[in-house]
Amino acid sequence: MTAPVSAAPSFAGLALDRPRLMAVINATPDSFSDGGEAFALEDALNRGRAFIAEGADILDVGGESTRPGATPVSAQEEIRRVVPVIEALAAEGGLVSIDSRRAEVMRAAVKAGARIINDVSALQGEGALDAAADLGVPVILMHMQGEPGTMQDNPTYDDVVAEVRDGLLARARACRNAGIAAQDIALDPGIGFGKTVAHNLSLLANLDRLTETGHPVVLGVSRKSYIAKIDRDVPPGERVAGSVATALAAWDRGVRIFRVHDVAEHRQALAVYRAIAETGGKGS
Ligand code: HH2
Repeated sequence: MTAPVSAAPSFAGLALDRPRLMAVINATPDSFSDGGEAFALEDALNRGRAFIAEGADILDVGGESTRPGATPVSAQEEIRRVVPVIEALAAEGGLVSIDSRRAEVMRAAVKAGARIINDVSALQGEGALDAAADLGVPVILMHMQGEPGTMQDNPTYDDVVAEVRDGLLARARACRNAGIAAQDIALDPGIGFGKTVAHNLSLLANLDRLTETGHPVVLGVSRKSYIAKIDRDVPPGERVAGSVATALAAWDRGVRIFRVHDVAEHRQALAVYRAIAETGGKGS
């Protein structure tokens, strides 16, 4: 058993007594949700600045799309895409996370100023766990069944909630054994990564099973396809309301860090939702 992490946590210096928004910045030409518009450095920087102005706490920079069918890129190409963006955003004071599965990219990104590692394969890539432990930065461990190219072919679980939680706790233990402090390990159920809509909904309805571990929980649901499967097959740009609705449900279940494309919408919805909850039901 992994010992519970102490209550009232913070992550990467951010107190988790309020929602924290991690804005997605794709330094890729082929990410499904934004069509690669942030590929050019100047666009990525403008996007990062706008996200900070809208209230983003973390800027999540990635150079490899994990969308099924995306073209694979070399580590050198990934580094070439992300390093200039990270250097510029970190120099402007942004708290940057690197979204990568590769040890060499993690090292280059942290050298460039990234202060969090976000890995959709939970540091299972060659050398990734050692790199993260050496670099001494907080990590986000995401659950994925299979590999990005084929993970949606036939995802299968006996008990998706238990298996995702146990899998993540096993990775958290591996991190602790490698020397990463418990409070520097956040968990993410990996919505859409080797999961059917039914699996995603079970995980979302039972997020408290993850938050009760005491680890900070990160959730990435923004514009994902389960929203379209529930509502009219709408394209990614029309999935903002479904993303926000999911964030509110997740807030109630203890999630505090949200990976989003639409910072202003999430900030406002969570602020209003919390203001109502904190006012209580009695009236004056
Ligand atoms: N989802 C994507 C990428 N990275 N990281 C975490 N921690 N959690 C997630 O749910 C998650 C993630 C989605 O993949 P991608 O194809 O890169 O789309 P985009 O970056 O536009 O969201």
